[in-house]
Amino acid sequence: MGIRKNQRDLTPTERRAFVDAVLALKRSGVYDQFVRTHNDFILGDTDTGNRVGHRSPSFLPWHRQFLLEFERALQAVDPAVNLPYWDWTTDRSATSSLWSPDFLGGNGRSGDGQITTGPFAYATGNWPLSVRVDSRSYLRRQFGAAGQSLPTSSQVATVLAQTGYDVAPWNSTSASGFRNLVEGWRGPNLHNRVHVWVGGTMATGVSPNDPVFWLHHCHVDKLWSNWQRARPSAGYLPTGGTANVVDLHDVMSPWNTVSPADLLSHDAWYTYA
Ligand code: CU1
Ligand code: CU1
Repeated sequence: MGIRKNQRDLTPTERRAFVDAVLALKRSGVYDQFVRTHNDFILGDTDTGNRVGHRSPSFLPWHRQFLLEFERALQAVDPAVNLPYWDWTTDRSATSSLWSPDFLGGNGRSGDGQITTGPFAYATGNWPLSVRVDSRSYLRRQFGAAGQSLPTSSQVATVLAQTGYDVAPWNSTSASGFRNLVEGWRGPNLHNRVHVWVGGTMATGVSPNDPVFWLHHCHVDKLWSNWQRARPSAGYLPTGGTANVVDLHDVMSPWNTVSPADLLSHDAWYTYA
């Protein structure tokens, strides 16, 4: 049973162990497989066609499984490592410990957005982007450059107050429901806008190239967990017979072994500190 902590609460040893395990997965090529899988789903998920990872009810269970697979890969390197989460309602500045040189490194430089500090800076040689959407092989960030701000705790409270899980048409136009509001296509926009705020590589389909992707999605997963705890009977929708989307008991690609029903509780694998 792992314990996923706020990144602020990691000890120096835990911070180093996380970074070292991430770098080991990069060297072995395992990391890039995760980036490729994510980009394939971003490209394939559409509002009017088949959708699995995004703009759909399975956004939350799909990413829960995606994070579990990544966490298991980290633990194969170092069994002591668990995913930490980034609470962007409290860690809102470029000087947060999240972005320090001993953890994820800081903002990109002006001009090309290239990250020049920390273990994922291009010049370290540790972190060339091999799965990418253009010719640039360096990790980029441009905090707030698109005019976006990070979500506030009152906006999170608005989304947590949704009583239903999701509503028809089960895509990015669903007008209410926890899933579409937390994903960010409607309402105050939680998840999508954090990708945009970090900017650079995080604003693309190959966003897992930036290790902050995992900490961001870990916080989204924690918000789902909080929402579930407050509404134990809300469950998952839709329950069956819906075209183009993953119903409660449908298996999810690319694993084809787990359904949303299998992922409603994370208690068998981890808890949140
Ligand atoms: Cu995603
Ligand atoms: Cu995301």
